[in-house]
Parts: sequence; C-alpha cells; structure tokens
Amino acid sequence: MKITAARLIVCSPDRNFVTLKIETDEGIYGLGDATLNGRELAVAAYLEEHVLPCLIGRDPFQTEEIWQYFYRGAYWRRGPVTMTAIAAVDVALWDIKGKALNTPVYNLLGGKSRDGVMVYTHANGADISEALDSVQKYMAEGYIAVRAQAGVPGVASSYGVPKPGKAYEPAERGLPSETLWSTEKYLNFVPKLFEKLRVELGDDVHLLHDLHHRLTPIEAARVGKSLEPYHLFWMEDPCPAELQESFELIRRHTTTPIATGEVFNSIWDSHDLIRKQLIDYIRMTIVHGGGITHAKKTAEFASLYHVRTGFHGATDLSPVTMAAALHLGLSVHNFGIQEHMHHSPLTDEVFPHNYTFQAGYMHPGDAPGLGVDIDELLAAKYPYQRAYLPVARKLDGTITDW
Ligand code: GCO
Ligand code: MG
Repeated sequence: MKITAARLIVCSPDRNFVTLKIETDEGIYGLGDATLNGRELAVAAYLEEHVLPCLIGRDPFQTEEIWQYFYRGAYWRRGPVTMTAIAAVDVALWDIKGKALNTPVYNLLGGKSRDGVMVYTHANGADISEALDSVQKYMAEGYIAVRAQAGVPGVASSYGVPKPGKAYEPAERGLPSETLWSTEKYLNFVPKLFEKLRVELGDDVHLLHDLHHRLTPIEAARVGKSLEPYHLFWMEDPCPAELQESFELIRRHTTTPIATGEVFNSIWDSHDLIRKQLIDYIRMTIVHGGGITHAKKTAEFASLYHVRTGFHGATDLSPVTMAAALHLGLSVHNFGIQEHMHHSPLTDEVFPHNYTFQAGYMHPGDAPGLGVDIDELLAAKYPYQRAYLPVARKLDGTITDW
C-alpha cells in the first residue's frame, strides 16, 4: 500500500479545526487532527510546506519509521506546531492501518483492557449556585466525574465560565480579548465552592478542578491543602510547568492529586514530573503530543511511576482526537480518565463518528480504524476565521497566565 495524496481540510463549524486526510493507492484514507487552538494556520503551513510533500509514495503501515523521519529529520526539535503536525500524520496512518486490517485501532494498541473509558465533562456557573446546578445536570445525564469551575466574586470573567447563555468556547474570533485575574480572591473562594458541592452532592461523584497554570507553587499548595476535605479527583495545572521541579513544593504540602500536561507536546516536557512522581495524571493529548505513537510511549513510561493518563479533551480538539483518545484509553493499562467536553451539534455533523457515551463511560466503537469521518461538503460551508484565546492580566495590569 502506498500514500498517493495528503491534503488539509480547514473549517470552522462554530470553531476552527484543521484536519489532515491521507489517501492511498488502495482507496483507503485516514484522518488526523492538526488543530492548535489560536494557531491553526501555523500547523497547516508546517504540514503543507514541510511535511506533506515527503509523505507521497510511503508505506502508511510504517508508523514508527514515519514518526522518526518527521521528528529527527526536521532537525529542529519539539514544540506545539511541530508535534501537532507529526500527530496529525501519525493518527491518520493509524486510521489507515486499522481500516486496511479491518479492525478498530484499539486492537492494534494491545486490545481492550476495559469495557469503557471513564470520562469527565465541564460544569460551570457564574457563582456557586449555578455551578452546583450544572454539576447536578451532568450527573443526571449519567456522568460520574465532573469538572467544576465557578465565577470568582470580584473577578470580572473567570476561566472556564461561559458568557451568559453561551456554550463555553474560549477561542474568540477577532483579536485577543483580555480578562482580569485575582489570585487572592480566588484562593479565598475556591474552598467554598467545593465545600458546597460535597455537602449537596455527597462523596461519590468524582470532582475535578482546573487551576489553569495561574498560581505560584506555594499558592497551589494552599489550594491543594484547602481542598483535601473535599477529596478531589485532581487539581489540574496548579502552576506553569516549565519548571518541573516546582511541583516538588506543591507535593510537600498536599495530598490532593495533581494533573498537568495539556500544553505539553513531548515526553520530555513531563520526564521529571513523572519519574519523580510529582504528578498523578499526565494530560498531554494525542493531537499536540506527537500522535498515538508518542502518546502511547508516554503513557507506558508514566505507568512505571504510578502515573495515569488523563488526556485533554476540550472542544478545540476535534472528534478525530476524541476518537483516537478513546481507542488509546480503552487499551492502555494505566488509564485514568478522559476529558469529554461536548462538541457542538454542528461539529458532530461535520465529523460523523462512532464513539458513544453511556452512564459515565465512552466507547470508540468497533468500526475499522478510528471510526470517525469528515463531511467535506458540509465543512466547506464553514471557512476558517482567525480566532484567539484570551490574554489575562492581574488587577494591576500585569500580564499573567490565562
Ligand atoms: C481543559 C483546558 C481548556 C483549555 C483549552 C485551550 O482543561 O479542557 O484547560 O479549557 O483552556 O483547551 O485551547
Ligand atoms: Mg485544563
């Protein structure tokens, strides 16, 4: 089997997606997600100018050889653009491999290790009461794990809280919006949110919370300690993770489990965090972390250190990534949990897929390959529109992490 063509489908059904389609001389094609929120065309250009020409004529079964070719052959190492481009190729090749062998991708990754993949979704609200209602809504839908975020009194627009009446989609068309942040107000508020949730919801539901890289290590330690009575499933991205050793300070103060890595793009971003057991869940996902090939290697490295997977799964990762993550999540032994933010109905229409949700768990389906497709005619109706993630400032105007 030979690759005969490779091309991008850039579309924007409610938000931007970049999809790679690789075609072969046996009529089988594969899809890969190349979406990097707010920097989509950077990846599209990297693929079109530097990667796709090198694919033609290759054997799509050679996932390891092709991964190494684009990783080592580029000379310049790592980074979100490069690794998202490599991921798109890798995932499309696994899709082709599964289709050619007439088997779902999970069977090529070690087969099923469980019957379903436990997922969590996003509950949020402008205040504690609305956040509680939102968690209860998703529990009623069958979720057994829910992430809770709420507006922080005195902070105009908190991370994770949608604009009134709108679904939460942080990337906004036009130039970057700016939001304000107050760590002091947040630190005083967040224990109240989870105290209320536990009082009203009891101990069984898994509650998760995203600190979104905003705190210093000692501030994150304070949050972790203050949330221990409410036994969270995890606190996520407690502080920026460029300095991996800073997590040692958090670890010294709290037993609240830690998840990080959604902005990582290779195993080297988390090498110390994992081997020093400074985290409990690794969130680096397939679309930004070099594809199924590299995500599986990272998961297996993590399994040596009691670290489990908790892959990123927000709406800026297309249904192609959702499908790939479910195949890997069904198979890896040290699976932890999979994030599942609902795509819009229009996005689901553009990307028909076989994955399903049932009583807190998802399954990728048993179609050969990934079990996801793209309706190119429908996608063409929604052309790309530049969009940015917000920029955050502290109340005194200092730029901070959004
Ligand atoms: C999450 C993430 C998202 C990101 C978004 C950026 O935990 O799902 O933090 O909310 O902000 O994916 O593109
Ligand atoms: Mg996050």
